[in-house]
Amino acid sequence: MGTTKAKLMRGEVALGAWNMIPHPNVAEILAGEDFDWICVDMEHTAHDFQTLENICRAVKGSGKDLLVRLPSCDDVAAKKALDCGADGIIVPCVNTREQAEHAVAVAKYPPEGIRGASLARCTDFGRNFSDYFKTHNDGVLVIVMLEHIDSVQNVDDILSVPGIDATFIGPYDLSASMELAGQLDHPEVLAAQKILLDACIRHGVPPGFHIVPNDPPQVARRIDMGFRFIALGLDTGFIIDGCRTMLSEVRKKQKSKL
Ligand code: 3PY
Ligand code: MG
Repeated sequence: MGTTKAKLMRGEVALGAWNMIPHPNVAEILAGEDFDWICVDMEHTAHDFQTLENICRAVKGSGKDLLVRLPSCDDVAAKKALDCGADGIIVPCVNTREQAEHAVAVAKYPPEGIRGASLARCTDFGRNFSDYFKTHNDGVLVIVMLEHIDSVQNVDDILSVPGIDATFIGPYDLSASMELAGQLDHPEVLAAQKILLDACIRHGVPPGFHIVPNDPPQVARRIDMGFRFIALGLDTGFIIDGCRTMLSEVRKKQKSKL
């Protein structure tokens, strides 16, 4: 079992990095920092499975859990991501009990699920097939995204599905589904998030949140509220903020010399 699952089971915070740039070097750089998990986002990027397999190689040995946000709740995408070597899946837009059941099923081998068995990279090309098969269902991480107003209405049904290791609120989609796109601090959006958070605590499922901007005070606040599975920013955002921090200092000094 990886660090992330163990931390979540103990009620601890698991911090992750978000990889949007489809190159193994970026994931390798992130894996060299003090994150518990790295997520390769295959929903909103140009990541393909060839790149994903190379990313799995790049972070191997780092001790970080490699998660994949699937393009959708799809058995084929889940199978390919796990076969490449991912440690778990983040499933977008889970709005009903049936979708939550499907999200768990696509991640697990029979009899608990429907994942197909093969001698893919995850099994060391067959050399580790029986051990991998035996331990996979307990070890794999299944994270469902609550990011639509329908999931707020159905949250008790969703969270009563066994096998969900954590939830993950997507604040942008949640706000968009409420016709308040991008208004992340709108009182109605915050109220919807609170319903989701309270339900997770009630059901004993670790609540998660994607804190998209580089905002350490917000991270501290969210942890105090009870969130445990937390993504910190985006790799693209780290580049933008790094550029701006560097340039604003340098430009200020340049201007002061004029
Ligand atoms: C959202 O905010 O909708 C997300 O999916 C963040 O990952
Ligand atoms: Mg989303």
